[in-house]
Amino acid sequence: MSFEQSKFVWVNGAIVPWEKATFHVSAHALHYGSGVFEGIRCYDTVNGPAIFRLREHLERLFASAKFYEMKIPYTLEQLDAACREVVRRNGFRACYLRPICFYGSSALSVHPRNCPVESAIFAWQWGAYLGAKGDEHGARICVSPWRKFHPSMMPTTAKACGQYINSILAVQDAVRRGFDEALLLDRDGEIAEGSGENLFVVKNGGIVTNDERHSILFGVTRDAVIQIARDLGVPVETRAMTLEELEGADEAFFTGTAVEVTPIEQLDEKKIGRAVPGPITKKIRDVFRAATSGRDTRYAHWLRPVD
Ligand code: PPE
Repeated sequence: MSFEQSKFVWVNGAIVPWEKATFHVSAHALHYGSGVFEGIRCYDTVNGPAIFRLREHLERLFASAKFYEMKIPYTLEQLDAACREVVRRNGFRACYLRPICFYGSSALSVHPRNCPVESAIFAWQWGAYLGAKGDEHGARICVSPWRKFHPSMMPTTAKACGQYINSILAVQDAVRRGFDEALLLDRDGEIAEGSGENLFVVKNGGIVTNDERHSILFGVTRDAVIQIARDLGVPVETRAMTLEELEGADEAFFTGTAVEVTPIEQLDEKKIGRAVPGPITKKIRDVFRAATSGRDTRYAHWLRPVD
């Protein structure tokens, strides 16, 4: 991934050149992580560039802000228009969009009172998240020694900047040990999620995933995959998942905006299932790709045209 092709950024209501999109070192969010953000993909569809489930992402942005008493000074419709403008002005057909709202510079103490809410949206071209290899052969993941924070500590359903410190520790440990990604357990030792992905297990032709009782962020991709599975007639169960269950799974895969649907090849030293991607993962991934490319018109309502 690289920012090289990104020329314009939306900052507090106006488009500015990339190099002008700067904030002061005294910004509250830099010190305490007091921001909320989204990660959204724009796809080059058969009908031109379109942003995948833009409304759902922006709704989650507002929901995340609410937890931190942050009043975003724009409406959802304004941010929707701004996201589309960023794609247009950069001339991208496909890209990854990053809206962020954070407490800016005024005074530094833990309570962000009086700090202005700054808003920005930028975009860049971002290919396969876990590398092209992860995309074709599956990701190699390990169980993290770091547990995912419990909802009594931080709202796991909020996508807030500082909350990612937990994920950073986990993925640094995983990469240091030669893996692609970390799997975090929840406080009780059941599966939570990846550092930036939700997890699905496939067993006996059905799929299983967990929910907010297991400290996850409610992924927009997770929701899309659940709907696709139901449309395919694949049974879906939502409940706790254990490590033993993952180890004995027929298949497993991650979902997320960045990873899309990525099969998991290996957990610690053990291979998962037989083929990667397994047949159910492949079937779901194929429909997901048909949906995001606009070829499967059943999911046309998930695509917000840029123009
Ligand atoms: N859990 C976490 C912790 C998470 O960060 C993501 C997205 C998901 C689940 C899946 O959510 P969704 O994208 O709505 O399906 N992670 C984003 C950040 C990746 C990054 O490196 O930054 C993403 O996939 O865009």
